[in-house]
Amino acid sequence: LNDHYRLLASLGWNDLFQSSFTEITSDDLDSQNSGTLLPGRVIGQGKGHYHLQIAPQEILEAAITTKFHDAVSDSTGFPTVGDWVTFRRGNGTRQATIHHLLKRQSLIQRRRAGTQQDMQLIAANVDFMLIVTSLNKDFDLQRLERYVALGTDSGSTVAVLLSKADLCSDPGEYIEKVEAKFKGLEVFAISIGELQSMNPSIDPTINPLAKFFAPGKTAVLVGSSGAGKSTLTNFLLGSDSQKTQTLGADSRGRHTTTARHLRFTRFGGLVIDTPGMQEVSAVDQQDDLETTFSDIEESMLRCKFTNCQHKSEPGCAILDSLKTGKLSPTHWENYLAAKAKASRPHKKRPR
Ligand SMILES: Nc1nc2c(ncn2[C@@H]2O[C@H](COP(=O)(O)OP(=O)(O)OP(=O)(O)O)[C@@H](O)[C@H]2O)c(=O)[nH]1
Ligand SMILES: [Mg+2]
Ligand SMILES: [Zn+2]
Repeated sequence: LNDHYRLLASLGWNDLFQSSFTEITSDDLDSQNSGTLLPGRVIGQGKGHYHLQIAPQEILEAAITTKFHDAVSDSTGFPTVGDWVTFRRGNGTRQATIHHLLKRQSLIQRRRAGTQQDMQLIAANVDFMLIVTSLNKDFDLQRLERYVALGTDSGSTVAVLLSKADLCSDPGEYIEKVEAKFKGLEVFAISIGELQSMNPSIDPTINPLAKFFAPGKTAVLVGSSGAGKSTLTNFLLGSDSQKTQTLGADSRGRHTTTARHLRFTRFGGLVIDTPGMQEVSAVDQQDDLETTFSDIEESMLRCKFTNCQHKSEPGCAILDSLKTGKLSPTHWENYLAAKAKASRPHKKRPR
C-alpha cells in the first residue's frame, strides 16, 4: 500500500490529504461488504460522471452516491477538478462510486452570475493560480485585478503570465506596471515562440516558469478567452491535444475551451486548462454552458440514467429538483436555450 501512496505523490498527494483520508476511512463501516475505499483525484467532469485518476496511468469513470449527493448543502460541497475523493471500484470494471470529498488544500471559486451566494468552483488543490493575460490591446489592469481577487484567500499562490510578448514592443514596461500595482506577485512576460525555442528544456536554471510545473505540483491557468491558455497548455503537454482559437477578426470573446481538465505536463507537474471567463457583469449571454450552469450539470450527475433526457425518465434529478423547487424553472429554461444556441450549426467555426 505504501508504494501505492508513493505513486499518488506524482498526482499531488501529500500529508494533508493522507490525514483527511485516514480520518474519513477509519470509521468506514462498509468496507467489509462493499470493498475498500481508496483515494482518487478528479481530473475532469462529464455529463453524469467524473473522471478519476487513481494512478499515473489509470483513469476511472465515477459517479457520486445518492448519500453523498443528499448530504451536500451547497455547490462547494461537490467535487470539482483537482479534488481528492474516496471511491469504491466496481469489480473488474472501470466504473467507480465516489463516497467522500477529502479536505481541500486550496479552492478557487467565484460567485455565480446573477446570484448572491452560490459559488462556482474553478479548481481545487492547486498550488499555483497562473493568470494569463495578453500583451496586446486587451491588456487591462482592472480586469487583472478581478482575476487577482479570485486567487486571494484561495490557498494557492498567484502569479501573472503576460502572454504574446512577441506582439509587444516593450514587455518590460508592462511587467513594471503589474508589479507596481500588485506588490509581491511574480510577473513574467512569455511568448510561445520563445518557449518553443527553449524546447524541450524548461530547466529551472534557464526558465523561471519551471517551478510551477514541477513534479507533484498543480497549476491552473485562468484568464480571458483568447489569452493563450490552451496554447501554453499544449506546450506544457508537448502535444496539440487542446484545441486553440484560430485567428480571425471576430474570434474575440469566443470560448474555444469549454471544460476543465487536469493533465500531466511533460515536466512532471500537473496543469488545468480552463475556459476563458467573461466579466462577471457580462456573464449571462456570453459565458459558456459549463461555467454558468454548473449547478445544473452537477444535478444531472444524479440522474439515474447517464443518457437521461430530463423529460420523463424515472430517477431524473432535474425533474426532481424542479418539483421540489430546488431548481428554478427560469434557470432551467435559460440552460436549455443556451444549450440550443451553442449547438446551432452556424456557431461552429469553419475549418
Ligand atoms: N503572437 C502570439 N500569439 C499567441 C501566443 N500564444 C497564443 N497565441 C494565439 O492566441 C490565440 C488564442 O489562443 P488560445 O490558446 O486558444 O486561447 P485561450 O486562452 O485558450 O482561449 P479560450 O479557450 O477561449 O479561453 C491563438 O490564435 C493562438 O495562436 C503567443 O505567444 N504569441
Ligand atoms: Mg483555451
Ligand atoms: Zn435527468
